[in-house]
Amino acid sequence: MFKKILIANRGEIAIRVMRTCRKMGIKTVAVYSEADEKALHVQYADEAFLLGPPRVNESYLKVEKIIEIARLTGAEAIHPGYGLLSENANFARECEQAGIMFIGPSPDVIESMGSKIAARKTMEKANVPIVPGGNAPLIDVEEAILRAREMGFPVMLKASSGGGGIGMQIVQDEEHLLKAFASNQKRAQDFFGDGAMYLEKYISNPRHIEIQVLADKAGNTVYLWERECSIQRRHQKVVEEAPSPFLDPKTRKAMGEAAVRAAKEIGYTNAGTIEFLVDENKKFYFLEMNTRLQVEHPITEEITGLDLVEQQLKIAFGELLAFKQSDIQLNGHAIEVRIYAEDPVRFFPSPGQITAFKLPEGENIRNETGVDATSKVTPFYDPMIAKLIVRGSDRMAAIKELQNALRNYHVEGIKTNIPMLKEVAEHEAFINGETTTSFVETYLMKAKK
Ligand code: MV4
Repeated sequence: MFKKILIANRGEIAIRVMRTCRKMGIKTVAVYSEADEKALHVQYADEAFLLGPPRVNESYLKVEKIIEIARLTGAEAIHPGYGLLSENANFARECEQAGIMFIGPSPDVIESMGSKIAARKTMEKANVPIVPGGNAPLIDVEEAILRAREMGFPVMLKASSGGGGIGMQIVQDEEHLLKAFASNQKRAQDFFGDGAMYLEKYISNPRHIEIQVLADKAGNTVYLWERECSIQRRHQKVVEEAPSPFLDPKTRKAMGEAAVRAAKEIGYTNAGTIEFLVDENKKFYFLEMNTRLQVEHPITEEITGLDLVEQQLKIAFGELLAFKQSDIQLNGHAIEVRIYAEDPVRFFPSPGQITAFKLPEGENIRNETGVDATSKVTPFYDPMIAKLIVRGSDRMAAIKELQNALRNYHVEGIKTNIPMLKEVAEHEAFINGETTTSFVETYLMKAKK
């Protein structure tokens, strides 16, 4: 196994990765910005090196500097966490060229999933269902109107380089499409340097259900069930759970097998996630593939008993998966909520000095945090400061744990979204499993409008 690795990230995920390294006897190298000099991930690591000023462009995204530190310290591999450089094919390529193992899939595979149009074509070839729609960039607005007429309104206009809700518009009619086409194209061009767009049939009131996969370098590929992440606010996930309260065993198996076909088709290695939209009739459609470890990976760990970071490290080192599909367990139910430093009413980031930080404890509670009672939350990074993960023998037991844990979660000095999380956890619709992408809008925003 690797003797030393560098973690090119910060906050809770850097600490999460280092915890597994410690368990496996791997030394850790942290990197940090001037704003993170006192951060927990710096204290937790065996060694830590300053990258530069607070802004990510001058610190956590400095490819050459990070690789230089890895070389200097003798780190054999780099774990990118999520966000930052985790899906940057160029970074993965630079690592490769420097003789340092990038803990993730190959650069070409990362790149291949960056274009949504190309990904749709690939998935079609692998017999993975995609949302009905186009598989080539729209030439002009006239073509868009023709295609939309064939498909029937409403349609979804999407940027090929988009993702996570950026560069995407629901279009109700031809008149609206005329306007949306040019503005969406400009936005996509400005944002991604690529104005290519395509149309999809609009799926109403869908669920977002994603499948975790693991693939070793010999091509052995397994699925670790699903995570339901439908409860989101402005494309920011709020609550995630595994298994999904919506899926039946047959759909679960069909989605898992489709995800494995998708991964095999592109020669995927390491841990990855295939996102699907699932409609009201339980029909599922490929949406995007995330070529990284995800924020919500812990709920998969809780129901399978696997350590996904350990699996990533073993796969990157060249080990074969030690289990096959039929060995993978699905035990109990797990729920994760994301704790954000934000104003609970206006949903603005709320940076500041934390003055008290008391976490709930219990045998069914897991905390992943990047801060403590002395930390300062700065405005430079993602405002997610911690994750609360609970488990239970079934969904209701997990919900009870969640309700109790949230009551025992105390953060002072900054504002957090804990009041909103409590509202979700106590809400009848959530308890009934009505977890669709319109949950927040339908049940939580009404009273505040
Ligand atoms: C859709 C859709 C309905 N129909 N595509 C949002 C994020 C991006 N990855 C894709 N998204 C959607 N694509 C079609 N054809 C609805 C959404 C969507 C959504 C998807 C997942 C989770 C939350 C969402 C919230 C609003 C819209």
